[in-house]
Amino acid sequence: ADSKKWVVMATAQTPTNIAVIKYWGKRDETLILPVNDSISVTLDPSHLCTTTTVAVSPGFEQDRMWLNGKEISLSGGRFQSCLREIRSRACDVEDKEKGIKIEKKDWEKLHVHIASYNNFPTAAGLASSAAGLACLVFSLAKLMNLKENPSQLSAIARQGSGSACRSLFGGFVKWIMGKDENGSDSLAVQLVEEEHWNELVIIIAVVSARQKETSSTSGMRESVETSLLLQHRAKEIVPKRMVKMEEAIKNRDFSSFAQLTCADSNQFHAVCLDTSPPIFYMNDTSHRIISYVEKWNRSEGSPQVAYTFDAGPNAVLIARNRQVAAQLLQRLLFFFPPNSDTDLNSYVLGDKSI
Ligand code: 2P0
Repeated sequence: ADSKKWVVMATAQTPTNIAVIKYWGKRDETLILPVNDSISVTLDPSHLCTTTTVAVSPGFEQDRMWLNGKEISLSGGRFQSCLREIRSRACDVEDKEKGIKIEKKDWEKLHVHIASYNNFPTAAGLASSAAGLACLVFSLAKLMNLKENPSQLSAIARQGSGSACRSLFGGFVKWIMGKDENGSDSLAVQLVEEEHWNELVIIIAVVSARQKETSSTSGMRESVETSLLLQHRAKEIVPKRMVKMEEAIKNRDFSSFAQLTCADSNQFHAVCLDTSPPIFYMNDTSHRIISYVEKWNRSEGSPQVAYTFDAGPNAVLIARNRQVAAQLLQRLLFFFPPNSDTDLNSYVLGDKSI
C-alpha cells in the first residue's frame, strides 16, 4: 500500500469567551504571562465559535493552515510556540481498522494541515483570537493523542493568545496569572460547573463592524509602558475584585456580579485613556448604551443588566434572566434602531448555556 495515501483527522469546536474581569497587560510578552488574574464567561457554541479540522499525512510536505478557506501563514512565533509545545507532548496513535500506526517519535517529522472556520464575520470586530487559538490547540491535542488535562492545554493555548486559555472550558472560567517565570502555573480553571447560572442571557450589540484601530497586543503593551493606573489596578484593585467576583458567581448574586462587571469594564477603558497616547475603544454609541443601562438599573432599584466592552465599541450586555433579555432587546431596538443615524446596526443574541 502507498503509505503516502493515508490521512488521519480530528475536529473540534470552541466558543469565544467574554471577560467580566479583564486581562490587560503582560509581564512576559513571549510566554504571554498577564499582570493580573481574569474571569470570563464562555458563550454557547452555537454563537461566535470556531470549528477546526486538523489532518496529518505522510504526503504533507509542510505545516499549512487555512482560515475561512483562505491560506494564512503559520510562520508567526505564537503559532510556532503552540505547534512546538503540542508536538513535544504527542503520543502514539493507532487506527487498527485502517492499519495505521503513528509512533510518538514520528510526530516530529509529520506535517499537519489545519482548516479553521468562524461562524461569525471575522471583520465584525468580534473576532477575538480566543476561540481560534483554543480550537487550534484542542484539535491538535486530539489528533496527537495528548494526555494533558484541559488546564494543562490552556497553558499551551495561552501562548497563542492570552484570552484563548479561557476558552478551553465552558461556563465561568478563571485565568490564574501564576508566579512561575516559565509560565507553567499561568493557566485556566473552571470556576463553577457549566449549568451553574444558566438563567443569564448575553446579548451582543454590534455598534460598529469596523476593525479596531489599535490591536489588543500593541494596546496592552503601550498601557504597561505608560499607564500608572494599570499598575494600581493590577496590584491593588483586581486581586480584591477577583475574590468578590468569585463569590458573586458562586452565589448567583446578580447585583454584585453586575456592579463588578460594569466597574471592571469601565476601569479597563480608563486604563486605555490613561495610556500615552490614549487609546479609545468605545464610541458615542457605546457611551449612550452605558448611560441607558445605568439609568434603567437605577430606576429598577437593583441591577437588571450588566454591560462590558472589550477592545472595540461593541456592547456585551448580560441580562439577569430571559424576561429582562426580551425587554432589553425591545428597548435597544427602540432607542438604537438599526440603520439609523447611530451606527448600531445588528444584534447577535447569545442565548448561552452556562
Ligand atoms: C480580555 N481582552 O480579558 C481582554 C479585555 C480585550 C479586552 O484578552 O496579545 O487577544 O493575544 O494575549 O488575548 C484581548 O487580548 O491578546 C483580550 P494577546 P488578546 O478578554
